[in-house]
Amino acid sequence: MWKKARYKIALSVLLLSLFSIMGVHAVKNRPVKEQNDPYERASVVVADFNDGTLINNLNGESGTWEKNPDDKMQRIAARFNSSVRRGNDGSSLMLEYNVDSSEDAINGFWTQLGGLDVTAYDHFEFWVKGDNENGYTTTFEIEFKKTRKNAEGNDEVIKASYVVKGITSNWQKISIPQNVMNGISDWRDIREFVIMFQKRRVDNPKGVLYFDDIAFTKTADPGPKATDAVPHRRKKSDRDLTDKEFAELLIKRLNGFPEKVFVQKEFPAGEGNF
Ligand SMILES: [Ca+2]
Repeated sequence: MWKKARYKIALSVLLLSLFSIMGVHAVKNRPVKEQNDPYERASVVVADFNDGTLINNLNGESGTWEKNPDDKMQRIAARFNSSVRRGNDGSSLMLEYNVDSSEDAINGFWTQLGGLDVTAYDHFEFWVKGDNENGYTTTFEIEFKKTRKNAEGNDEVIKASYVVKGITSNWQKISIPQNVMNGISDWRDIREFVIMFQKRRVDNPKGVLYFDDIAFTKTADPGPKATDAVPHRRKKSDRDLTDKEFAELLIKRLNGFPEKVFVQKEFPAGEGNF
């Protein structure tokens, strides 16, 4: 009996040591292959906000931003909410925005992705809901940023932007195929994810939105590849497709996808000041 107990203790010590060693080296953003999934969905979590800090799951910093901080009529605050969240524990990100200004106010939230390579994934996903008590916009814009060398060999920032629509007061998962995001075709070295509240785009100038479980995921259906669209572009050889036409074409090819996410119809240049 003692022998057995000693064995158990020894095993426990061994396991504890092993776990602590693993713990030291564990990276929060380690890609996780979900179990019992016939399609073997793999994902990399960008931010689950569960530890209630502005350091995301990729060890990147996060924060709010304002296009014009001197404009005191607009503001944004980020908090963590442990009662409104996805899952049984942790928290969500709670953004309290206000762009109810006489100026063309824009503010939002950014989180650093640290040059993440997401070519192994095909969708960008997150959960979002509006707050009934404080009100909320049903639409806002998101953006990805990366840098690349221009012809002169200097770094230039390139962006992919999207307008998300149809937000309700219930949690819903927004799932955007990377292939339909115009602006970025090479999904390596992604630097930043940004949420934007623009006075001229939101349908409620102030309110509260909750975000949770931001991730890149590999799904069973990656959607059409950008290269698939080349013949369609050539069909209209008299003139190039506009970004909007191109996006509509891609969405048509997805048989109605996406229902909840709409590709933006314009690409503002130079917005934001990060
Ligand atoms: Ca969470």
